[in-house]
Amino acid sequence: MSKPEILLAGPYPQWDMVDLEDRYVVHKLYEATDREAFVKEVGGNIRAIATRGELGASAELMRSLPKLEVVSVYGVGTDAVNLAHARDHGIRVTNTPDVLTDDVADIALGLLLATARHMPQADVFVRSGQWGKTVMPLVTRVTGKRLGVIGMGRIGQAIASRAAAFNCDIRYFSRNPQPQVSYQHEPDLIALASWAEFLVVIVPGGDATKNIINGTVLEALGPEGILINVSRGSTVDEDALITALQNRTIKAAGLDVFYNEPKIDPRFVELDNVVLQPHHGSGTVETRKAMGQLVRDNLAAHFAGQSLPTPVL
Ligand code: 8YV
Repeated sequence: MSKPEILLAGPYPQWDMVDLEDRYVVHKLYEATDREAFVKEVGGNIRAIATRGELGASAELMRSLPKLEVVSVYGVGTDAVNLAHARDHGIRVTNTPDVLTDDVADIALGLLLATARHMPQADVFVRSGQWGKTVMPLVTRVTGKRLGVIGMGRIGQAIASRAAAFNCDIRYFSRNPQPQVSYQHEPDLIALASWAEFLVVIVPGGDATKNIINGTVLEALGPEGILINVSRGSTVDEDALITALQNRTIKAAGLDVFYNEPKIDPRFVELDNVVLQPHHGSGTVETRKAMGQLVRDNLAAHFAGQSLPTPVL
């Protein structure tokens, strides 16, 4: 029997490629210089897209693949997949929940510590030989502070339990209170930002959360406040954030995600009160192996006519 043909939207690690290329004819969209022509040429027989969280699958791409049956996302976020189009056309969608929860929560706390404690600046201080010649400025404590979590899904809960170990006082904003958590629900985002010393954003991306962190929220967070974003760049109004950082109307930000990744707004790199990460929250060997396995398990189950391990649609 001939191998099913799949479209790979972005590169996967070598350990996934070995298995994918063994089972499928893999067409690498990201290697094409003219993507439209490439899709026209190979699209007719493609039955699956293997994509990544930030790349997703647009309606236009799905429309150009008449035999498309399934989109498998290497990531938990499906905001870049046009789910309405997939639903209307009976295209299944899968993602990789749970396996990345701890790593993303770890990076949220890591970014908070790095930002508050000036760890990148301290590293430069030592490497550049300033230690002993000048004095490292004093920084901001994390333990025991008021921490607002925006979004209390699986990753939000993992962030909160880590912050609880730092004796932080935790409240959260989400559309609906989560009955299984004991932290105080705050239905008013501005009230949460006014109360908090640190705000951590971990809501799903997409239209419903676009720019929820706007100038008013940042003003409420105030000049001693630190913002951490490990969700999607789209959740933060970047113009407002950059202005707030430039004018020090908030203290600092730790960012793993940006509006226009990987070509981020160049003003970010000019700022000394941000810590920047290349969307690497889930970027450990252990988690990426588990994510790749789940993508491959979903595809294998689909082509074997079995139920999907982690379906979104
Ligand atoms: C990944 C992500 O970095 O889970 C998500 O939604 O954005 C991240 O875990 C990404 O999918 C890998 O490309």
